[in-house]
Amino acid sequence: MKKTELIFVPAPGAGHLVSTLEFAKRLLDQDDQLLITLLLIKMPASLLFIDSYVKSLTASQPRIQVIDLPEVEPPPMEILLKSPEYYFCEFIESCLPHVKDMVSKILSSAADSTTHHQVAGLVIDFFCVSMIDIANEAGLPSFIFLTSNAGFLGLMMHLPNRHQQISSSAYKMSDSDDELLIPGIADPVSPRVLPIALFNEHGGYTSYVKLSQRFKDAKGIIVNTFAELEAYAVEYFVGDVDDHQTPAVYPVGPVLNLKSLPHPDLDLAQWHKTMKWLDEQPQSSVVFLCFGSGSGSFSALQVKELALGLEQSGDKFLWSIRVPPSTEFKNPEEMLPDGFLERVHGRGMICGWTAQVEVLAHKAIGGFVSHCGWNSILESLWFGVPIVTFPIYAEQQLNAFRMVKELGLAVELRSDHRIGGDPVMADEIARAVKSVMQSDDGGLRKRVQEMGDKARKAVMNGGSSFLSIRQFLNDIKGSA
Ligand code: UPG
Repeated sequence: MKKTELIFVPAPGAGHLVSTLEFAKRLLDQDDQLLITLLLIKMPASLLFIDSYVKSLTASQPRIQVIDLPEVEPPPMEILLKSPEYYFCEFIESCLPHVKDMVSKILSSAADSTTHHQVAGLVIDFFCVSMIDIANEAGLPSFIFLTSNAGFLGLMMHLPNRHQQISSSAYKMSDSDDELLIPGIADPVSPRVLPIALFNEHGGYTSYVKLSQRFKDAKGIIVNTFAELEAYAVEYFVGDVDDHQTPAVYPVGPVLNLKSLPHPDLDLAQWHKTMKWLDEQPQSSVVFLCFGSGSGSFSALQVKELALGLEQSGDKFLWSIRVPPSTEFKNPEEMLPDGFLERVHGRGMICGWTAQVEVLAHKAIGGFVSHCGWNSILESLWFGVPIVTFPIYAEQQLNAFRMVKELGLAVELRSDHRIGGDPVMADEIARAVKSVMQSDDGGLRKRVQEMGDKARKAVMNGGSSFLSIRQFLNDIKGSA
């Protein structure tokens, strides 16, 4: 039988790369005639992680071929200071010539190959949608792999219309009374929970709009979600409530890596100590705090309030603290209030980068204070651990809002907290932690555990996401 090849271009960064590569593995599991070529964009900030992660993955996957794209000069720092999203989009743009070059080499080698396999398309991260032009020129279909959820897809479908019809300028916080109706999101959305980039007039808003304008040009959008979790949004997009305005949508998740990642920042000695301590704790007695794969983003004041909140709650905790770059602090301990570690001795631990999935899988973990990155949400649901929402950047506010309001699967600490915004105070933190650890009002834990069971069923043979992957495979073969 003729082999089919897909070219993957993930975005460089743990929150994007891991689920994209895990999806590639799922495709290979479901189709033994498929080959995958990975074009790897290297970004200085995540170089070590990407190298070690990709090596560990491909060692066991002979059907994944990895091609390192030549490194490019990062955009000037002043762009990063204006808007991280703008910076990231500019960086991806500068990689386009290399991607184009490599795609044409892959196509000619596929044509010459004695196996004579066919290239069936490009699977690109949503930050890489400008590569749709490269695919078009090569006569290939493009598929977006959306590392976030179907509600976020709704926002990306909403933006071009709003930009064209209502206003071509960035959102304003003062618009907060005008709630937005976003396709695929059940409740009206306050602008307060939109991604911060949408309020940024120095490149952030424009970059987001440019990305969103390309979504309709993809042949399909693969979303790391499952029909049972985002029932409303999936019905909207897959059930064609939107009347085919959106390309084919494939909910294929949760696509998770359930083994710990080989991360260069993981301190093994500390990790063994942490696991030993967790092993000694009663079931569901420890609240875990972890805020994504980025470097630390909390101010010293916020770290202090978090510490005091944990102290007030009286609960056991494991807290992953990462020191923000370019601060005067050399280690997390320096950011904590005086005497804090002595006062919480025996009931609290702090650590740096940790193997989050393994922590969430531990029976001692009973709650998770999270920044609401989508991978973290899916991981906590998978292990039945209820979340306390503490969003920081990207689309995390929207995720937090929907987890509380639409899905009823989280306790709200804040849905509108942002990096650089007012700090969340200790008593609010203590209250939210106690609510998830001590009271479980309204059967939240049970609902979260039931959703975890549904997640496992969705990816099993015959489950909704398994079938969606099969559909995707049939569709690419149909168009190859
Ligand atoms: N992780 C660890 N150990 C740590 C910290 C993180 O293993 O100490 C892992 C975690 O298990 C997860 C990933 O790193 O798999 C983090 O992913 P996510 O929770 O999605 O957060 P970000 O890294 O912040 O991800 C970015 C965006 C987020 C978005 C996501 C997917 O910030 O808002 O939802 O990408 O698009």
